[in-house]
Amino acid sequence: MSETVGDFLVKRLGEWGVNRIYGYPGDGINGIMGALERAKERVKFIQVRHEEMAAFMACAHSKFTGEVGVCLATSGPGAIHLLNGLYDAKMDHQSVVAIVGQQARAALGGSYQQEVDLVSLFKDVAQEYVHMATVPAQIRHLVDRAMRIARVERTVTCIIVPADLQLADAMEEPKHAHGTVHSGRDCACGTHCAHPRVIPAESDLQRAAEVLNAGKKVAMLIGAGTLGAASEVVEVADLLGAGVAKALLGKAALPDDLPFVTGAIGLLGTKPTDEMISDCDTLLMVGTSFPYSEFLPKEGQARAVQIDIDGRMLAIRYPTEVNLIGDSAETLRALVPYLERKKDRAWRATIEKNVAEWWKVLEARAMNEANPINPQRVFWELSPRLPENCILTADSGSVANWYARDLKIRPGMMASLSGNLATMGPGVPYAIAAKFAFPERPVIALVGDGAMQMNGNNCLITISKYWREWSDPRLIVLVLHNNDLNMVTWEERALAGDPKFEDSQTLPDFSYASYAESLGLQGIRLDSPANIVPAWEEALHASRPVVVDAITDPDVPPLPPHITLEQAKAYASALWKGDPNRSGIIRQTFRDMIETFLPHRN
Ligand SMILES: Cc1ncc(C[n+]2csc(CCOP(=O)(O)OP(=O)(O)O)c2C)c(N)n1
Ligand SMILES: [Mg+2]
Repeated sequence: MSETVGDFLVKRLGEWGVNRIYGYPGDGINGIMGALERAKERVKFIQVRHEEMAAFMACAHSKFTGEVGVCLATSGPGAIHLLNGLYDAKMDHQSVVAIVGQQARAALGGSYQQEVDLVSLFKDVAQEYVHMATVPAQIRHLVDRAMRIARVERTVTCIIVPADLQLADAMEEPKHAHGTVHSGRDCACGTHCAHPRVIPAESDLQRAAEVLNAGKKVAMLIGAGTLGAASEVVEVADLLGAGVAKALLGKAALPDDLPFVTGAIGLLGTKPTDEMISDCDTLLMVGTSFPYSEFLPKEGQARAVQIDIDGRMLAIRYPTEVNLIGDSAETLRALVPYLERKKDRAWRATIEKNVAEWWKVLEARAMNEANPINPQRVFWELSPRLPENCILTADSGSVANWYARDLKIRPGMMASLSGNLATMGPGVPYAIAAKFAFPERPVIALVGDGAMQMNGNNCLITISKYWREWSDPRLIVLVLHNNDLNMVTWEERALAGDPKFEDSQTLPDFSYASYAESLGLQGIRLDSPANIVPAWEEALHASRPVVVDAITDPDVPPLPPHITLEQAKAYASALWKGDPNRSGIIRQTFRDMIETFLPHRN
């Protein structure tokens, strides 16, 4: 059989270094599936349960490896299902190529079955590059350009291939004639090609240094752009006598046990971050687009410098005085010679004192009794037991609070969640992609019961299909089983002043542990605080994937670092209107608030 367009498409992806494609079949991509079968020694097809999960997995592949992630779906419904995962990738600046089928060329424009205008559908999410192939000679440059643009722009691109074209004879090299395109690929080494050094001009570095040297109380805020720049961040923070706060996607950028790391920022942030930001006179933001202005200094309070590899992201959150386009690590390194070491270390000492105090508050909050289990304690006990080099994923929901605050990240670990889209559903798909990329590393997914019912439960089926292929079988899914869409229940209380709307917020009960067992995985039902440590020990030493089904108390409040007056009023009015969980909440909030003000004993 001669080589088809489908064969060549798969071969070319393989030559770019793609060795895994997440997807789901359908008759719009039969010609690509056949090719994948023939090429399965080189490019492995991973079957998901829903195309959205394939897109989440491709996104996570990019997040954890720095390479381009690839997902594949059929025309019409399959393509549509990809969208949410692709937006997750686009908004968190990840490199993903989506390949989708289309009806046969002869049918297009005929309101044919499953005929969707896919170029228009993907025009927003894949705005940097979305094209439909119509003849075999296009395939080479469509693949080359989709891969290259996804990689260098750190974005989502899309190739649409009509079903009949996939079966046509391939044309690897277009004729040398007017109207043909002759593209090339990079070597298959993943991330290492095409990485220019991007450093600001000396004069701009000097202007930045002038602002930073003039400051007496410097704060740093870092994000995902500083992953891989830990030593540079530490050196600059040291010279500037600064504390460092981390936006959520930058959680793994710096270890949490450094005394000047104030932790997360924002609604799920920490008190020492809040104190540092509201008192600082100078702000240095590196590789972050943290969105919430109410958690940044007031305009005029601080002079500010920002560093970002993407010039579009500069000065969009705060009117920064000096804006530097550059790679975080390189730029910080280039800045160091211009920085004067702050002699007065009082500001830094105050930050360190606040940080030390805050860890005691968190511990005390975690140890508060709850009914039956305080979710903070589940995270608090996991933290010191996190295995070396583990990879953490989290879903959207109250879990994100405890992930942000209670887990102490150490060097060598990786961690991510849906940062900018903040969608529910990626926790378990991300974890699966992490296992495929790093089968020898333990992976822990932290997920709410709503997210399990939305996506996670079905992903357990995928885990049961593939886990024997992983050299270290440890994939642990922690479910915070609170029978509630808890994060939103709290938002409705605190932001809108509404009581819990039971019809919308209460979840049907489900046994995640027994379900895991029914799939051949291990299930641990955790319903008493005394069993938290043994449950973690068991899960972390298991010889197959484990679901820890933790029955946690929905009345434990994910308190923002400082409750504002408006939030307190809204919250009081929610309780006044008759929240069904009223008494439990008052008790829990009171306990946690008290912990913030009490002096703590070791
Ligand atoms: C796809 C999607 N739908 C809805 C939301 C809004 N939302 C954010 S968190 C959340 C509740 C999550 O509930 P659960 O997974 O049970 O976690 P919990 O907060 O209870 O810990 C909802 C509905 C969202 N972010 N994404
Ligand atoms: Mg829940």
